[in-house]
Amino acid sequence: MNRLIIVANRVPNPRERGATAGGLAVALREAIAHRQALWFGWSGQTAEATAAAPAETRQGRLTYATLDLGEEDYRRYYRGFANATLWPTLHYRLGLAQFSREDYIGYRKVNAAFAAALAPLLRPSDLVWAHDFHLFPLGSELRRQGCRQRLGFFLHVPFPPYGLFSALPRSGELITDLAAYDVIGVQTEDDAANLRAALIAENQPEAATRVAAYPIGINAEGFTALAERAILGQETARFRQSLVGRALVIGVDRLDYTKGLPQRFCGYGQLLARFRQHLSRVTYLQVAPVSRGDVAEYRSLRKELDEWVGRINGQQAEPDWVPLRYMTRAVSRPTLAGFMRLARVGLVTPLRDGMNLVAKEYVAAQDPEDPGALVLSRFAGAAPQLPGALLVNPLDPDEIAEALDQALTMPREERLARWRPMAEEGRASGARAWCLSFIAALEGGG
Ligand code: GDG
Repeated sequence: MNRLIIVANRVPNPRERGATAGGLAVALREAIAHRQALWFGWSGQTAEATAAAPAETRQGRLTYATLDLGEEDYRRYYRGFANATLWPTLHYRLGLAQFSREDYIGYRKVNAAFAAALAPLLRPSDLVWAHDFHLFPLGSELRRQGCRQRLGFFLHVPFPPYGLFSALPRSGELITDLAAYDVIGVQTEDDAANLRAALIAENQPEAATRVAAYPIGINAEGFTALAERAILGQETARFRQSLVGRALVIGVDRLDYTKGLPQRFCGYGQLLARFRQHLSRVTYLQVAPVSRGDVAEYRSLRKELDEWVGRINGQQAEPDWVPLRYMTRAVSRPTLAGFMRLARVGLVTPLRDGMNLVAKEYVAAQDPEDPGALVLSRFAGAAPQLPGALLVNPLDPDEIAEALDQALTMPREERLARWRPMAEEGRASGARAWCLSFIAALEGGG
């Protein structure tokens, strides 16, 4: 079996296991459990200059190799081009994208540094799998280093129509870079069609034939088991008590402008204003751990959300009822699973999302005898796979309010009929299947 090389901007902490590790780390670890693997990327630490050779840690068959990034490289590559240019552009938010030639050069420089540090570690039969928008040029930089291995790339976020992407300066170079990869994976058929069109427009018709959709999944059985255990635990019991019989609506998102939180809060406010029967009968918990807090757009989003929470609670609260509970701290994964199982409604309304794993986690967490209802953005990559959800346009707070009312009043039979096929689909197309299908394609077998 060929060794698998995973390259990602961030490498998980080897000491972080199971419950605390992110979904992707867990999924990949399971899929590679039976093979030799090397996980390569940024350590998450900065130093005076980007390291030339990685620090390595072995854990059984898995080796972690990480590089510290120089301060300037971190600012240009990570905070600049990846987070302030590519992230908004790929999420169709050109108006938020900043472009600086220096950031772009820094981005390419870090990709070249990754390739130079990785190339000497590679064996001829290795399979290399690069993850996400931080690494568009990595494949071509590895080729420049003389690497002949099979190279795969998976984009976790959406790929927009070419007309939009091509507004980004140097976009032609980024698309051409992708042609260096043997397998080019995206989340949905729409993303695949957009990326193929972009490759064709940039004179890479052959590379366009190597693009395919590999929708990512979660470890559904694992998450169900986590939720089953957590619902019996003290933390969920305390939370349940605090609800005093009120229906729970839950939202869980990194605090990011792609997740549609202001429109969602407004939609919940509309529910309370227009459907008065829910007053004092529903509680909405939004968990939104702060991410990228050093970027201006994220700070202003936080301020806007603080105002929404104040407005809704100020207008609607009763002495014994807070309609919207809002946390910007992360909670543990088991706690999250227990809270999701407790919730009558999962509210997931990103303006754009590559996939959205929270929607899949909500489905997996439900009690099969009495599942809740899912309100989901039509612009989440997960939407085509979750036909039992109430699909909404996340830009329309009234539509969100109407879907919330429908979800909160939905009879159990309808909830069951909508939930069952989604739960089955979630188990069938899990994280492991996703990894294995991509690896099979990388091996040349699919
Ligand atoms: C990118 C793409 C694509 C959230 N808050 C807490 C917490 N989470 C966990 C969730 C879920 C994960 O983080 C978020 O995953 P998403 O898929 O929803 O979104 P992104 O972070 O934007 O991920 C996305 C994904 O990559 C995979 O390809 O689906 O479209 O943008 O697992 O549960 N976990 C804990 N505490 C929290 O407070 N423990």
